[in-house]
Amino acid sequence: MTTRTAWITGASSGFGAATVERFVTGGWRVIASGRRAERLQRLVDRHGAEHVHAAAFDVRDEAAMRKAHADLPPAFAGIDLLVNNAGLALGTAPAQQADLAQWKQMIDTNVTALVSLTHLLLPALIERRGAIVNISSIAASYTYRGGNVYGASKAFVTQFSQNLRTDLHGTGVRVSSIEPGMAETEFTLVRTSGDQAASDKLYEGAHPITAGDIAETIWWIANLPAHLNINRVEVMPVSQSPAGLQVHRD
Ligand code: NDP
Ligand code: 8X3
Repeated sequence: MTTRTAWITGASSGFGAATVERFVTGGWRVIASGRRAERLQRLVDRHGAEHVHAAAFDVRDEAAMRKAHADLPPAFAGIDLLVNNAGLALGTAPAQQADLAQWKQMIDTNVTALVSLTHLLLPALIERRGAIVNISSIAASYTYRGGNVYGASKAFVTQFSQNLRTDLHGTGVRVSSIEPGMAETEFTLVRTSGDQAASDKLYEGAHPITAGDIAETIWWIANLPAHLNINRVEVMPVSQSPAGLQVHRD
């Protein structure tokens, strides 16, 4: 089989870094993108420039995104799989105390950048009957205090994925939304502006999802027979389950 190519965003950490490892060891070429160039370079150093191409840019910078696309080495230019994984939550405060700049950064990263890269790569993905895997979250479906804009941005990702499927009907392009629950990555460190103790406390004893678990899920979806489309996957650790509604009494 000819070597296939995946573009994985958010490849410098967490789910994205684990997914790079899974796909490269599985024989794919990978375009690894993220802002932290030195971490991406480590992936290139480990696997070789013929297997990993590092594209360091901020996904919110559309010109940089277009340049990264235009600058792809010829061997990486035909893309079979887009993994829209780059994203973040910022803050845990209720809406009435939240920071508007953080809300905008989440929308710019989780929503606007995701649709921009998808739009840019759609012609190539249609040409190769490729696939798109969007990383949403259980926060798309279950509310929790402080989830406000983060959850809403992920609800967009889930619904955009399903609407893409409808529009891509007949093209052979597959679209999937993965909706993970609690997973131990740098996610909580980022959300709490670097509070390692808060991050450790959240995951302690909970046996959370690992980055490798999600990488395996993406690998499974991408390598199914071409006539199968996984629409949505919701995955939680056994230790996590939904809880009820709240009631306020005067
Ligand atoms: P990490 O913080 O470990 O990884 C996030 C990745 O996104 C990093 O590689 C980061 O790279 C990249 N990223 C963030 N902002 C930008 C930006 N502006 N430009 C380019 N890249 C960016 O967290 P996870 O691996 O957990 O998160 C991956 C995805 O999974 C996110 O979309 C997150 O919302 C989602 N998710 C996470 C869950 C969890 O509990 N961990 C559960 C459900 C969904 P860099 O900083 O180098 O730019
Ligand atoms: C991350 C999952 O539950 O921390 O998307 O919001 S949660």
